Amino acid sequence: MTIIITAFERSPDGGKGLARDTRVRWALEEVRQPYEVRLVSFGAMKEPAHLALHPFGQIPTYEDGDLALFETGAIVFHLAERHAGLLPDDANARARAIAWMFAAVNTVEPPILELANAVIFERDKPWAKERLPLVQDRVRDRLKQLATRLGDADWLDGAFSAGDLMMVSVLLRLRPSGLLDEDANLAAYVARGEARPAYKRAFAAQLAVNTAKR
Ligand SMILES: N[C@@H](CCC(=O)N[C@@H](CS)C(=O)NCC(=O)O)C(=O)O
Repeated sequence: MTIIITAFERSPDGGKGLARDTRVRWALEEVRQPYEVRLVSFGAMKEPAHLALHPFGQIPTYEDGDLALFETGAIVFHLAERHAGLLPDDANARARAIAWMFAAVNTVEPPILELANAVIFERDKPWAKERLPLVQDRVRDRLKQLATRLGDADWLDGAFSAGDLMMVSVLLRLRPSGLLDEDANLAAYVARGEARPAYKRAFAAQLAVNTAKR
């Protein structure tokens, strides 16, 4: 069966790799699974056909035969369990890698999304200027904690895992803010993720969609 994922017909970031299909593409590339992409417009995402796949009307989704999934954490976890390369064999190391996946989406991503909302959707509000430093500091606090744990290690817990894939994907959204560059180890960690051949293939594939003449 061919794996099919969905992605934006036209990503709001114009192909910077920030739309969440990139992390699913990356995982698929890491485990060397071929896939196809069905592009969806913002309108189609809210139509019944897409809502049957994704109850919140978002991308990405994942279909493989009679299995349909939404939520990038669940999709990446599914791929990591089914194929070698993204989770360690040792049971405890595997559990820790999974914990890092949850930490990425549950603990690190929320303040980063809050910052994106503040910058994109709230910038015209009269209180925007006053609030922004508070939101930035919440992100800084998380980054500091993460950087302390990472130290100068290459990856969060031994070899590269699905935990790193999710964490780097989440951190990449901070690039435009400049906050990532405030910690050299964290910036190097993200750069190591971007340097992986599988990430590069995933990035190029989503960029091709967004730069194609249509
Ligand atoms: N927690 C979800 C978030 C999915 C999500 O926010 N997708 C964005 C694209 S990156 C989206 O579809 N936004 C359009 C919308 O919410 O209408 C996941 O990780 O899959």
